[in-house]
Amino acid sequence: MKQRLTTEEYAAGIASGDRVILAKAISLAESSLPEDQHQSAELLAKLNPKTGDTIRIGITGVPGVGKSTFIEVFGKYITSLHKKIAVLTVDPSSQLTKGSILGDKTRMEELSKNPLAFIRPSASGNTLGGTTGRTRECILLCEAAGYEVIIVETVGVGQSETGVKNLVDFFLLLMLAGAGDELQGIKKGIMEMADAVVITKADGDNIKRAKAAQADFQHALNLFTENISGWKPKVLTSSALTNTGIKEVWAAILSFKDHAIHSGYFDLQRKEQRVTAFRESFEQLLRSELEQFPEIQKKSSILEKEVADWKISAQEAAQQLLELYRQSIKKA
Ligand SMILES: Nc1nc2c(ncn2[C@@H]2O[C@H](COP(=O)(O)OP(=O)(O)OP(=O)(O)O)[C@@H](O)[C@H]2O)c(=O)[nH]1
Ligand SMILES: [Mg+2]
Repeated sequence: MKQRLTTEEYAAGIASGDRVILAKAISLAESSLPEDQHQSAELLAKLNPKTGDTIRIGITGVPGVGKSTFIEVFGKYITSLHKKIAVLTVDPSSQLTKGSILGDKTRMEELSKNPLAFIRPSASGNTLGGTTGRTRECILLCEAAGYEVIIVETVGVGQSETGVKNLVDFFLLLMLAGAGDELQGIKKGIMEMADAVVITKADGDNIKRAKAAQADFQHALNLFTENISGWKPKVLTSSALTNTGIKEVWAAILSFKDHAIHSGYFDLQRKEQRVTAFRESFEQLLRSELEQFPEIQKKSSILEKEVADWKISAQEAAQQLLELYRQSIKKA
């Protein structure tokens, strides 16, 4: 059996920016084994004071909009400013398709070789709990390793955006120009969450359409009531192919951060996110606690069937299961 690193070894490795140890710590956080979860919590407690002075950016958009290509070019720009960038991908499909959407073609070959960049496709489908699995823990680990710009990429098909919005400071929506249907299957709710919209592939014949789409989206966004941060979402255009509009996206993010820090919104949002993290972690712990009792798992399946067949009400079944749990801990 391979030797386990101690929590101190993990912490020291991460503090020194060791990518191999960072990757191992992320695997530890993603593991559902109780002893791994325990050590991961211990490690995060140790690293806690080192995390936070960063910008967390969520990037979403329909498959093919150009997320990975954009992130590659954006990431190269960030590293040219001598800043460290980490890219985490959340793949809501991984449970069904074993991660085929993001897993095998990250399109970030060059960026992944850059010593200032760290890229990690996340196996969110394997973990218990919410749609974002352990992404929050991964963000904190990357920040502790000195990454100041954190990107969380998700496929814009609606399942994981709300989860990701809860993890980031800035939410960026990538859109295509002139694909007919104005919202392209992107739900209005996702538009409302965006702090900026970027029209991608604004190059060649597409430039004119991209500019027109920019005006349309800006108009559409202006119709929404102002977001509680007081920030007016920006609409920009970019091309990863010709490397245009990339600096402007970074400038918009910095301008948002400045605005949000001054208004107090930046802190407020992170405070709320920490409380959400606490609640979710506790629920995850409760769930794995229940899994320690096989009799509860067994009874739960029996009750599910009875509830389905309407032999017993849902509320009564829940009460019975709670009663069995109380008896089980008394015996244990
Ligand atoms: N002309 C042009 N093509 C682009 C640009 N960016 C991406 N593409 C092309 O668009 C296609 C999709 O790009 P990806 O970056 O893989 O898109 P994605 O959003 O990550 O897609 P999924 O990972 O499948 O969700 C690829 O064939 C790219 O070469 C751009 O700025 N201009
Ligand atoms: Mg991609």
